[in-house]
Amino acid sequence: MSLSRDELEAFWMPFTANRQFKAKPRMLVRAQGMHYWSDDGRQILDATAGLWCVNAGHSRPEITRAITQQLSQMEFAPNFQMSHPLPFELANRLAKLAPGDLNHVFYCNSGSEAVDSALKIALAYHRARGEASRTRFIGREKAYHGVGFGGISVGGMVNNRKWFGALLPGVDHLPHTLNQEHNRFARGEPAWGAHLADELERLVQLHDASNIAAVIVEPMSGSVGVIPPPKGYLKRLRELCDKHGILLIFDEVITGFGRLGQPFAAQYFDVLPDLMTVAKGITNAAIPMGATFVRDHVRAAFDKGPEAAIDFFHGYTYSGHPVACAAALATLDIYIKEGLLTRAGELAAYWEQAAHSLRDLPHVIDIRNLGLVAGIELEAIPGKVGTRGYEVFVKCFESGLLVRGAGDTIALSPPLIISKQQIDELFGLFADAIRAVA
Ligand code: PXG
Repeated sequence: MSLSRDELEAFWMPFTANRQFKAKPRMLVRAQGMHYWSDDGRQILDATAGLWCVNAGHSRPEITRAITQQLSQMEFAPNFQMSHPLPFELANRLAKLAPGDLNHVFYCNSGSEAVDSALKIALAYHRARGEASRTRFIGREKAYHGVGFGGISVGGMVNNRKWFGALLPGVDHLPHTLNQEHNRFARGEPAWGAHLADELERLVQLHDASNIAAVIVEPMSGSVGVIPPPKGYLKRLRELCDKHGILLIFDEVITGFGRLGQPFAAQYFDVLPDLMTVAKGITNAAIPMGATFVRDHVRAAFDKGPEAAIDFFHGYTYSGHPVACAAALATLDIYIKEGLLTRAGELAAYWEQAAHSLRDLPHVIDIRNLGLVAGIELEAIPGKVGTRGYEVFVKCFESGLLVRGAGDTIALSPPLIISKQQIDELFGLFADAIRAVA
């Protein structure tokens, strides 16, 4: 099946250079395990887990069966003043997996919605406790929290913000933690930079704690090109939030479900946030789903009104969709049975070694890694930021490897089922592509 240029017009593709793509499309038509197949019949090793989401590998029959069964039994049921058993069963399973008392789950359909939900929960929580002046959010430079107005407001990627007007009012940002002067080619969490969390203290001095609702961060930044947090940074942020009564939100849309070698990054870093957002890996990406985890003390603040009053004026038609719940339950079964939520930890040292072996290749100016994630930063061509990264991405695709470009940084985050042999193959293909483009 080959589409004409005209037939490619109607689909306005997201986050894509549409004219460039449509002049020379790259089409995937089949997927299995660690691989995609392109429309010209080539097998492509997936070094991206789709978009950081297919953690258990592609087209898992157990998930397909669960989805098919649920579709034929009951395709939809409302969850507003009604429900069905699956979201309860799933929430109990998720709460057991999550750290500490993150025992309550609010469902949605995507990471962007999970972030919006978390921000709204934070505002409503403070208001319910009589601290309605706590309305400010603190995000961080270079952060990605999806594309809702809440997410782009607390996010810190200029292209995702500059087109869209004034955004949410009352948002401030911590400095990002990428520092190549101190941390270039650091392995895992860099040693330098924990003190950057103290910038929160400065923002508290500026705005006063009584006006700040929450701080939101990705425990490890992914989309911007992989930035592991400096050692001790997240603990420091937690301490400062506690000191000032500010809620701490971890956006675990990428790190959730095993990416760093623990079920969640909160466990990996041993830092408990008050709210935690997930999506992507929750259903192995077979069906859209997102969720916001909430700790006991936050949830309890919503139970103060009359029993007949709706406790939180928020929700989506598809919150707790039966087919998504069925997919998530089958996905959790696979994660547990195959030990995938800790497998990245077993592979991390091998992965790190393989990633840093690229250090002397042409134009490689930094390599960052954590768990089963690596970011390889290439020197930008003067005046043409992003071009070299794009060329390496295309070269990889042509030679049978799917990677994800973020400007001139290439992010690698394969399905957690990858073998050591496939890690070697991945970095072999990747090194060839870097040499070919040099
Ligand atoms: N938070 C984080 C930390 C994310 O990484 C979202 C929220 C939004 O999720 P949804 O489901 O609304 O897309 C994300 C999404 C990339 C890439 O290339 C990353 C994401 C999405 C698409 C591409 O790194 N992350």
